[in-house]
Amino acid sequence: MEMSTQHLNPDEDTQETAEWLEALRGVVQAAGPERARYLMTQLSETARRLGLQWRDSRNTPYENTIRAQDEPPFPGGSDALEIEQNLASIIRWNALAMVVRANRAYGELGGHISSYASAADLFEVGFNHFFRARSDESGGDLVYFQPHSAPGIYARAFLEGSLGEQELALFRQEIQAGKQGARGLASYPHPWLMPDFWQFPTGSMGIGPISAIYQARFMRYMEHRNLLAPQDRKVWGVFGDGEMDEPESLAALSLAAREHLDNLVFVVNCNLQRLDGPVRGNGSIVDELETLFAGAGWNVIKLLWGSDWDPLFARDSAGELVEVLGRTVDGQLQTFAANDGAFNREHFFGQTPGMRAIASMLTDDEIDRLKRGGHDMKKIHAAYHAAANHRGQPTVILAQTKKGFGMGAAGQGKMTTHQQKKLDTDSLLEFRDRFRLPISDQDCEALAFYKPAPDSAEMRHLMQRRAELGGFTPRRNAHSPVLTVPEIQSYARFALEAQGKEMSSTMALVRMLGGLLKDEGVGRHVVPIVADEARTFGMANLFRQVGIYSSQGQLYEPEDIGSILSYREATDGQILEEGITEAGAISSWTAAATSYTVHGVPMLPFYIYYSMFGFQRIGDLIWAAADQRARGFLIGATSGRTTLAGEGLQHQDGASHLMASTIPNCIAYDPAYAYEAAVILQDGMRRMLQEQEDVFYYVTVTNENDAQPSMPEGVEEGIRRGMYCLAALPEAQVRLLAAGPVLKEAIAAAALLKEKLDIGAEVWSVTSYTELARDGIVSQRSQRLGHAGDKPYVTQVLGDGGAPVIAASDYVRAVAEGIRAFVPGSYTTLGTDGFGRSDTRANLRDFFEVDARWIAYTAFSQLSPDPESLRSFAQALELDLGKPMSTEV
Ligand SMILES: Cc1ncc(C[n+]2csc(CCOP(=O)(O)OP(=O)(O)O)c2C)c(N)n1
Repeated sequence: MEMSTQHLNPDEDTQETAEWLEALRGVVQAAGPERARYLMTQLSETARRLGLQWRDSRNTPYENTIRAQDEPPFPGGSDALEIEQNLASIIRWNALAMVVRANRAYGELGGHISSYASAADLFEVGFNHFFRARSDESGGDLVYFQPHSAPGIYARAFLEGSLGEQELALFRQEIQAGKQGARGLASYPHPWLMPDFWQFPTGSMGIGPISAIYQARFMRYMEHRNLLAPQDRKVWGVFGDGEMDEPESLAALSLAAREHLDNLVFVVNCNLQRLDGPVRGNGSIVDELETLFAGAGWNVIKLLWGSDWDPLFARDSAGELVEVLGRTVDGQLQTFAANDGAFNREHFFGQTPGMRAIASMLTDDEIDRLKRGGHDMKKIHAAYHAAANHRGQPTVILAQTKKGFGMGAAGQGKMTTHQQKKLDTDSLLEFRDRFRLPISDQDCEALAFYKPAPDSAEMRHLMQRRAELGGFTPRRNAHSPVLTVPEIQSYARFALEAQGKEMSSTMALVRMLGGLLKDEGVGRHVVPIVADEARTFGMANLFRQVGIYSSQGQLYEPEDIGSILSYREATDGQILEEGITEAGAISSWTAAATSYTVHGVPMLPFYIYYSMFGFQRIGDLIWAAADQRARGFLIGATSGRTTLAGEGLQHQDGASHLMASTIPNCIAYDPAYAYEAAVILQDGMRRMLQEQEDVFYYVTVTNENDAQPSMPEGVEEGIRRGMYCLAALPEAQVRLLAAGPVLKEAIAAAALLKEKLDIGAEVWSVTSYTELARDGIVSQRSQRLGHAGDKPYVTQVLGDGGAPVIAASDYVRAVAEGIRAFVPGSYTTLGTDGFGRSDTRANLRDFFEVDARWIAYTAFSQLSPDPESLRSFAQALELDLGKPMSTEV
């Protein structure tokens, strides 16, 4: 077999090289490693000064970072080690049985065996020694679990007693289970579906890693702001090596290092495979990740080889073994994993005479059983111990494992192992034998779950370990203290009594936020979050008022130090200024929005961003926030396709409300007036902080200055439910519905219709087409099924349907179309379908046909006018009826 060989510079003077190396060894022996490190630094400095262009490689050899002699003893010694290995074997079996059973019954259910098979030991050491549960004394550690290892986590909970046999048997059958009055187990970690169990959704690759980093940072934020007592709590994240390809996985590495997050440990399960094949067949994922993490400033621990390799390395005085391992690419390592001892003797150890000699002390069976580091509990413990005690940096453990470990010819290291969900009887028996499980042939074939007796050494050990670590984990705490919502007048009087003052809705919202920050009750709990757009949204005054959070305070004198808007960073700063990372900012928001469950401290986060860069750009992270029952406000600023005038195609948002409507617990509003925003804010706080509803709010605001009226009497319910009439007109011939910035166009359209045609138009402010649509869908279904209940709200308030209804918004037509089924009589929608443009608001509204003239024209067109009157009305309005539609150009 050919191996790639690295061509290094040939050694021109071996004598000289030997002298230098001998000198270094001498220093280590005589003066110790500290002195040797000093000399190496000096050498490196001198090389730089001499202009040698030399740079230390960020890679270390392909061996364990922690030397065997530096490993701490395994707690409880070899007895405990053996018990824990047995536990891992049992849990492996139950996880496998769970998946194979489900797929025997229904081949379509899916599930994974081989990922957990590779990660089982990594998890077990965590569960037995490191993952602390939340208890009376401590908030506990937070663990992000690799999603397709979920069967293993359930299998452990089965031993712990929190999940029963029936639940295991209903893996991935949640609906069926519900019908039986039981609980099915979710495919992946989903707090929405298992709210007392899972804390963090990770099913979408990449979301776990970035979320874990911001979670660790948010813990620091809470401590620095004295909202959480400082504790030595950790955030652990177990992720796949393939998962590291996701941009989000690596996106925040430098933040973690910059913030010195030594409360964060990543364990990357380097089984060298992903779904389709090797992660880096022609290279080394471990080396690549080592470079990336070390380059970003992390502490990197390579955990590559098990204890049974130690004597082999000890005999490898010439360094051949390490050298060959260093140049063996991952695709080849996978082939070695998939084959037996005889194959490895010949093809791996057979590569050099020295290695052949090393292998000669092992039988084929022993070669077969040589463990990779991530399957050796003693080594795993040593790595976790080092990580947990490391200070000043986050740590990543690159743990080399075998995918499908123990599945033998049926799955270990096989190209297709990721999706393997069925095993024949022989393979099941082989698995049982390999892990020495006390299960009969019959039970094995029947895929019986196995639980040792309560007084067995295994069960006693498991229970005792968890008791010492504070209880069981994962667990999600659904209870939160209630925060008292301030009186609306205390922070929004200016909006309720605006008396025609000009102001944009963004300005109004930011002013309310400023008021809330001053509130004695909720003030401290407000978390303003921006991704480098605070000035855009007029929030610079908050810099001084509440400060920008920085773990280091402010080490410089800001340029604008004298100004009242001075850029102030502080350790107890309240604003999270994330820089240009929407993915990072939403991850911070999610951490804050779930603080009520994760830390038992409710927070009130406001993430204010360009609405176009929200659902469209980071929609999956918002979906994950919804899954974990986030509570808070997302503020889509500079919203609307015709309202954000000059910015053009990539900035103008016409779809976020459509996307928001697809998230069941996202309550979205598109207010026109400051007082509407105030009522929405108040209601949102009431529902989330007081009523403890698992909802979050999406509110769009704009940068268009509008005259803000005072709030009329009796409109609050309509604002909350989605629409209300601005001024009732009993004789109205048409009804105009409009949302957000387009409302004023509808009002102007009503004036045009009156002035030019003497047509009476009634104008309604629609604060949420999407909430109206939801209400209508539920009501109609209830009626269809013969349940009691009201008609859709839209139908109730619009009455008999005698007058045609025209609806407009600054979003695509589909947003207003959502209520069509509930509007009595004729219904026509206008919207901003198509690509945006940079131009003035007036030109954009003409282009998209949502200005006052187009609304008036459309309204008239629905009153069956003769064609001539319609044409002349268009002429009077100076409309170009021949222009192409916005979607065509
Ligand atoms: C965003 C996203 N894309 C794709 C998938 C589908 N998927 C699930 S697991 C997987 C492979 C994971 O490989 P790796 O991270 O190496 O984990 P392993 O199973 O090998 O431990 C893929 C592609 C997903 N869950 N999320």
